Amino acid sequence: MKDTICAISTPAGIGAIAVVRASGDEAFEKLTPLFPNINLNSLPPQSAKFTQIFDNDQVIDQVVVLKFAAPHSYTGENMVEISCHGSLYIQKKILELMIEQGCRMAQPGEFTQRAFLNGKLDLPQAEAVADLIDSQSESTHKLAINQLKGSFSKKLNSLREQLVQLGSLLELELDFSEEEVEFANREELNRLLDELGTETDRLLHSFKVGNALKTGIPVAIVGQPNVGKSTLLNTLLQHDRAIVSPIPGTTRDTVEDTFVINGTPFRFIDTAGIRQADDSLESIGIERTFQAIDQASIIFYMVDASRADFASVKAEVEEFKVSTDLTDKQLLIIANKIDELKTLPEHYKDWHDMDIIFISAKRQVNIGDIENRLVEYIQQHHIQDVSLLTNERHYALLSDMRTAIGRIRQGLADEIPTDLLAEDVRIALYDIGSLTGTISTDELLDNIFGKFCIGK
Ligand SMILES: Nc1nc2c(ncn2[C@@H]2O[C@H](COP(=O)(O)OP(=O)(O)O)[C@@H](O)[C@H]2O)c(=O)[nH]1
Ligand SMILES: [Mg+2]
Repeated sequence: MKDTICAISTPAGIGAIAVVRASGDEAFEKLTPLFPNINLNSLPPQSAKFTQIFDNDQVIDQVVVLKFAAPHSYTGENMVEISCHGSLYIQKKILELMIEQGCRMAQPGEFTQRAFLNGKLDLPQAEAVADLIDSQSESTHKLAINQLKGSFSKKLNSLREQLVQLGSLLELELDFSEEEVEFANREELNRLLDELGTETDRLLHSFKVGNALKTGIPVAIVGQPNVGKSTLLNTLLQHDRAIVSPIPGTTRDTVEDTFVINGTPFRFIDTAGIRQADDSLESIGIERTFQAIDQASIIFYMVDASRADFASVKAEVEEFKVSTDLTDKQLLIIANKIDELKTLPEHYKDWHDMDIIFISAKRQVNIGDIENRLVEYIQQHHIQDVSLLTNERHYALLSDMRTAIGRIRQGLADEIPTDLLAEDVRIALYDIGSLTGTISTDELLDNIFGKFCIGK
């Protein structure tokens, strides 16, 4: 029998109300003495009752008691949730009373861990609960909700089924290897492997965006000193975050802040600018600039459109394009300070091979065009409508599975013995099983649920 666990589930501090809850086979029996005015045991399941909670003959509070009978509760066990007034004294007192009646303080994430162990959720769904609690924007919320609803798990299960099919085709071959039977249809095997590989690659690929969403999609603002990078950051964020100065090299470190556009958080990183440094402090800033470029999903390369030597400006942008690894990155050229120009100079007409936007950061001209570009980026990367890979643990396991699939594909081509291929199928199945939680160790579970808050 499982012991009965209890915890305060609302945040530490004083609120209008707080929730204290308990879960376990004997939850009703254990808490019955706290509510002498009702009979908790005979209360209908999934019901709420307004009553008083007592410490012996002393009333502690007026509360609402919610009763959930197994298996129809969050944990899948008998559960009692008490909504009390938010006084710290009352919250602690109720917890003490529960412990006096033989309940035990819950470990972090223990309610959700029980939900997993009782088959109410699989591991990705349980992990989505933590993401949901953490979500601070529409996009991260949507991802977490989809994962909680099981859309990601469904995808994983179909990958698993394909792996099982692959395994059984190979096993069949092993069973009959003594006889001169026809080998498993290689075309069929290859087709299965390719499908698995493509789908896994798609998921792995989505991790960059999925992971970036948690902290905001990184946008690095780079360019020569004094082109207006810090001014643009301030304009985008609509307040003065970075120091703007006419003295080149003022921004010596990266400054960043997040801003939500169309429900998606973007993290803008204002950089020190790219140029030969005069002192060591500035060169550290420039080093950080290259790190920011490296980590960015989107790069705003800023130039000063009012400069007369436009040929060298274009050469500079072209130099940046060839010297930077732009794989999986979107580059947008931002030509600033158009307020200094009477008309857009002719020479910019031949920039049409580049993605360029003309703005004035200072006078706030065409800033909406930049925001529209970011909205397009959200749409192009399906940020708000597909299941993206967002979790480090999932990424590591899927990468490992992808490697095994690659080895099987290669092994088939090299005609290596079937039992070696079957071994890689087992590895891949192990990976996906650890992902969904059909295979789990105590260490793995402690790791996942230990990161939850107490009471969840
Ligand atoms: N005329 C004009 N000046 C600007 C514009 N944007 C920035 N500046 C000025 O350019 C100088 C350098 O700006 P700053 O944002 O510090 O450039 P950074 O070194 O690239 O970060 C400051 O004097 C700004 O006021 C603009 O759109 N038009
Ligand atoms: Mg600056």
